[in-house]
Amino acid sequence: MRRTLTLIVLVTALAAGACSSTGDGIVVEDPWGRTSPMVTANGAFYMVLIGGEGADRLVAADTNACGTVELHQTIMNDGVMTMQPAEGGIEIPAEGEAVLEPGGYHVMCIDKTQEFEVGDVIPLTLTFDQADPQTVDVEIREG
Ligand SMILES: [Cu+2]
Repeated sequence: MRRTLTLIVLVTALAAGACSSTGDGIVVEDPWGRTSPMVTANGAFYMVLIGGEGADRLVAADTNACGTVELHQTIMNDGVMTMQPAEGGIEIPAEGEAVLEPGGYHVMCIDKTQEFEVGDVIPLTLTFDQADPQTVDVEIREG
């Protein structure tokens, strides 16, 4: 147990050092969501996450526009499309891409607190396992 703790501290220190020296973190491309009226309780956000020098994971997301935010994946279950929480978050490969898109991984917005109309911009804070948190502007588009 002690060895594990030491390792975590070391890895965290290395990651922090790498970030501050190179400014190399996760790049978030094209965050967007679909329009939906207030009567629709839930929505989803999509984006492409581009990894830095080391592998990382998106572990949480949050915004005031939703009562609860979860990370989900869409799966086929006996020919029926269903969603389930993405266990352990969403992997972002080193210098690779994690794609969040309709029919795949997505940020699930549960109990929306506002309508999502074309042109709305929703600030969404992303929390990563390693990289510093980032707040991105999610653009609402015609679904
Ligand atoms: Cu979902």
